[in-house]
Amino acid sequence: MKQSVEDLAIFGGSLEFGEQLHVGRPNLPDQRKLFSRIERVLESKWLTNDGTNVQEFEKRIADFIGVRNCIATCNATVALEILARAADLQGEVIVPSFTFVATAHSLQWLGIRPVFCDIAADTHCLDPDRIEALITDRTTGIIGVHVWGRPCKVDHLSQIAQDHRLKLFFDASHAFGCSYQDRMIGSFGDAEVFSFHATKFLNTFEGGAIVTNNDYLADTMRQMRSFGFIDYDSVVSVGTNGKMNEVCAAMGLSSLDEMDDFIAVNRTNYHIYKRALPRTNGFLMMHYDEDAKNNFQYVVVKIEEESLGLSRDEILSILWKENVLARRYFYPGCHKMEPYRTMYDLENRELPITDHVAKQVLCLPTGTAVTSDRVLQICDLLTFILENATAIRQRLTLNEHSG
Ligand code: T4K
Repeated sequence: MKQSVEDLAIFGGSLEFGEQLHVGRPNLPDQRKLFSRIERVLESKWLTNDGTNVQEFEKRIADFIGVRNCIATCNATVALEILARAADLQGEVIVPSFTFVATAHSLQWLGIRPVFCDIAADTHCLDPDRIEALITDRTTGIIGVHVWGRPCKVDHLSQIAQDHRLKLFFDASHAFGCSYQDRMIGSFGDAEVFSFHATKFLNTFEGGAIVTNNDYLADTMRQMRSFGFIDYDSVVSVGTNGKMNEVCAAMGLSSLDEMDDFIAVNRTNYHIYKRALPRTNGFLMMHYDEDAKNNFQYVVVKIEEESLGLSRDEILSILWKENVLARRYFYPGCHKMEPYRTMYDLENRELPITDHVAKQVLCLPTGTAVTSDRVLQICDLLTFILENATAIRQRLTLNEHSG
């Protein structure tokens, strides 16, 4: 534990942690069970193209979410592209700027303009009150993102979509295992998309899935996932190769078996953070609604430089030097990022809440690779940093001037 500011690694002190603590270290299932599944894949010599593991994975996801259709894919970005094409999205689609850039890319890749909307300060998700001003005669849809696994204001968004005859989809990449008003996320809008990337709460190495109760849309997406084929010789649409392979599905099945354990670890870590993080003006932890189901995959704090005397980025640099590899997702917001900033002349586009939140948010390490003791140590380190904020700022300024 640090005794003085000079003990911080950024000023030459020794590292607080011998090993790197990541945001997004994969949650891994029992290796023996996974390997035996993979062995069976190899013995069957059926490696991809709608194999039995993919089919079982899709069925288990659809049952778990409570929807009729699940289409597993190679990742969520391609899933979003397939969904946008199958649903015939065109022209402009309203999306939050505060999201992983893949949400926007999936549209732009198809020549659809992502129109960036601001977020609500309380949810970090699309602000329904700001959507209608962005609707034009070119608008065909809205894609909400359940950021951090915390749900969008689904009812309000559904009402707007209905009033303006727009399609409504959700990028639920963060939200597998989360619920909203007693229904699992995945069952809202016209369809929702999950990511099963290595860094997600449940992973298939790389992977994604589209879930929907729209059977027609599901059939179209199944074809598109496999080049547009409907049988051995007939192609009926412009398709792509968005298939999930059998090894990825085996990883998904093994991970589903242990999903409750992953959630339990994340929940424990979340509660330790909640209890032990500093309670200081200007340092705020985002909370989950514990009456709902959550995967607790993201531990998110908001850092206000004006109150603390240290900026989010200064705290981030200090943590990284100590081997706490916290992340500032989603900085700076898609509208301030290339290619969109230049392509749509967004340099002066003000999205005040997005701009504000993107400068304040920090994600802290959690997941099955981070023990309770480590979480406590991270909390102690943050407490030390905030208690010594003035001295640290002075020392940082001194370093800047001398070096
Ligand atoms: N929509 C939203 C809202 C999303 O958040 C995402 C993905 C998507 C759509 C698209 O989903 P996919 O097409 O990927 O299925 C990561 C992920 O690459 C990305 O999937 C994710 N969102 C995004 C929020 O985070 P980075 O830039 O943080 O990845 P990286 O490589 O820096 O990894 C993060 C940390 O995890 C590192 O500290 C190391 C650790 N890590 C990572 C990998 C890949 C491991 O320990 N093991 C690993 O295998 O983007």
